[in-house]
Amino acid sequence: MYRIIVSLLLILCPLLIKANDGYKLWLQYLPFENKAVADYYRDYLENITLIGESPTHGVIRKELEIAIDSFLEGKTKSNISSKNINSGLIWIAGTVDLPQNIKASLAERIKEIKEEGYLIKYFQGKIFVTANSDIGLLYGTFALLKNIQTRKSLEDLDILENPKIQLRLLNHWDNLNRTVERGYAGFSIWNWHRLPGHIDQQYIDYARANASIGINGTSVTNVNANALVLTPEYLEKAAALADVFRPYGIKIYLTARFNAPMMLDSLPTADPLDPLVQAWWMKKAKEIYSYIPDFGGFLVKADSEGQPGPHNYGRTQADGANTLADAVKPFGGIVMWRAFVYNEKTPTDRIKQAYDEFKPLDGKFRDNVIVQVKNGPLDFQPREPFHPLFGAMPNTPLMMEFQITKEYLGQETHWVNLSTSWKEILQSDTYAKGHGSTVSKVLDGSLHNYQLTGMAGVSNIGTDRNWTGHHTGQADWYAFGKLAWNPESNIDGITEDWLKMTFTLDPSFVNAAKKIALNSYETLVNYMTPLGLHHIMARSHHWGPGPWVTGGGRDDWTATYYHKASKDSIGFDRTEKGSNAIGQYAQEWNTVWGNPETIPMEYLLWFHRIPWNKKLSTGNTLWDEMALRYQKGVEGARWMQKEWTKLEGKIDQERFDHISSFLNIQVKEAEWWRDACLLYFGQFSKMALPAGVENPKHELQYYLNFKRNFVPGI
Ligand code: BDP
Repeated sequence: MYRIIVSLLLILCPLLIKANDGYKLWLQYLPFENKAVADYYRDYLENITLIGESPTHGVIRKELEIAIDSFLEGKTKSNISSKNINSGLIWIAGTVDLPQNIKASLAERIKEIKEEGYLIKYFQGKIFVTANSDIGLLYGTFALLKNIQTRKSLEDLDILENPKIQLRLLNHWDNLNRTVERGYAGFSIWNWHRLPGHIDQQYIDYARANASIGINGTSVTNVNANALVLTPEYLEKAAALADVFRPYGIKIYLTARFNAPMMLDSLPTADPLDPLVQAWWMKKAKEIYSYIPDFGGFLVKADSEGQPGPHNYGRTQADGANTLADAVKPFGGIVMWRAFVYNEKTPTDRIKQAYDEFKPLDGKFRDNVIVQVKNGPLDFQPREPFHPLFGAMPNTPLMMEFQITKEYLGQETHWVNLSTSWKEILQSDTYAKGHGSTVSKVLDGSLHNYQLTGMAGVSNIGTDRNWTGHHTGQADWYAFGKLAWNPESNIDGITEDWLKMTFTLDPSFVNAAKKIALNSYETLVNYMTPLGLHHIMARSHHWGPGPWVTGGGRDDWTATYYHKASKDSIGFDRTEKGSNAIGQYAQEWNTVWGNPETIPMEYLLWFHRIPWNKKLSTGNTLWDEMALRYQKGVEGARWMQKEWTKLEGKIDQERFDHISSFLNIQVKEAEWWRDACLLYFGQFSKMALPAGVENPKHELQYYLNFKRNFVPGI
């Protein structure tokens, strides 16, 4: 009998955990798991004092209500009082509203709070959340809620946080027709047709989620820009979004098409030095600010991949950026000018072109321009060394552009924890001012004393119910916000917090899932592009392997341009003897990376051309090492799948199954990558697969012929 009851309970247990479609992201506010926990927090949550009045205070009040209702399962209503009475055990008030005695005791700490920062301090039986601005107070509230979500002891709280980076933005590559370039989670969440009349709840939840991780800006349109967004028809709609975002501390930015003066008003030129063009941008800026008084500014992709730009008029990137910057300057706006500038007609190695073009312009940009640089010199590959511009432009603020959407990393069906790769870049040493000059210090402005600092993430959000396609894509959005707030943040802690807030506090789940997450990045690199291989994906949609991609209009969009496999060797020689891209880095890196014996294996074929039969430090030939890494990647994906299977019943079945089915896809695609790449490269090496590497499932021809229609995101 006992056994029957136990088995019944085991079967029912997962069913008792409510289905969850993931819409609430990390703001699940999971109910307290037992009476003791509930009693502990209830004391604090029953009476809260929230002092002050503003739209942001309204947001704070609402968020507290949502959270408390969910924590306590609607059983206890919280009394959130706005009167300065000594009732609440949680006190949320700007520094000016704090009672005198508290203010005096916290005076020293309060001085350290900067504009968007906050202090959470347990003091004499109460918790004080305080800030100098409404938005700081909102951030403090979310931070307090996070501590409750992760069940921290409140008596220990003494947290003073200021963001290390000023501009923390999402970049949506969303088109006005709602398709999303490189978007794999459905259509654009911006329903331009229904705006401004209809404000979808999702816009509000979007703002909540972003504010909860400190994101304070969003560029809502594709960098391959449509000039129409700058017309009154769309400005009215953008203004409606800006109104939604404002109480959450989020500014709206728009992408500006460089030849908009020609497209919208038939000017004969878009030459940035032409007075008529300059006057056009001035007038346009004034018009935009009449709709959106706190408009953040422009994000611009120019002279790249068919986008118009200053090159068309023989002008520099600085000339282009400055014209737009002058137009928004009187209103406090900025210009984020992308450094992703390259051209197939320029004969140099593609990865050198941005540096060659921008470095000489250091110091030539207006003070409200920030140059936005991708993490690596090519294009969001699974692994790239850091972009050599970081550290090379002391007189021009540079901001980071990471890609949260996984264009080159399996797209939405692969679980790969992106913060692992971001951390690798952020901690890279540029040696610009000697050892310790990390990318992260370039970004936070401390290395070169930048007056503007920023980090942008290309959004992975769409209309999918769970926002990001893969449930774990939410972790990348979350981690991006956290790293933009503080690029030194610990990613182990970020991942753990996200798992706890999103799924369950059960440590057996959290620890196992964290292990999967933190191993996922290296696994993916192994089954896609081990040893520094890059740009070997299928043409155009970039889904799946395509090391054979060659020919066509643009050599720099092929795979053969990058791997250069021949019967003797493989890899791109970027040393002094080759393209000398290595020369764009500090001497310290030249020494280490310039030598195939000392370069870390991850970058080997990025910088060197290596014979197939060369013995590496591992004792394997290059060919064997490559094959073994591909195999290791596949085994890693299988391991992820196996470990995940063990977690059934620990979270809701809905999300468990969703992730399981994506892991099945991931394993199959990892095998596809391995088999296709090894068969293709094997034609050159003519070497047998080493022991331990499985034979490919099909002949090479099968992979060459493998085509799918309507892959999303193009
Ligand atoms: C590449 C994408 C392309 C983008 C481009 C960019 O393939 O769709 O337009 O980057 O960043 O990764 O501008």
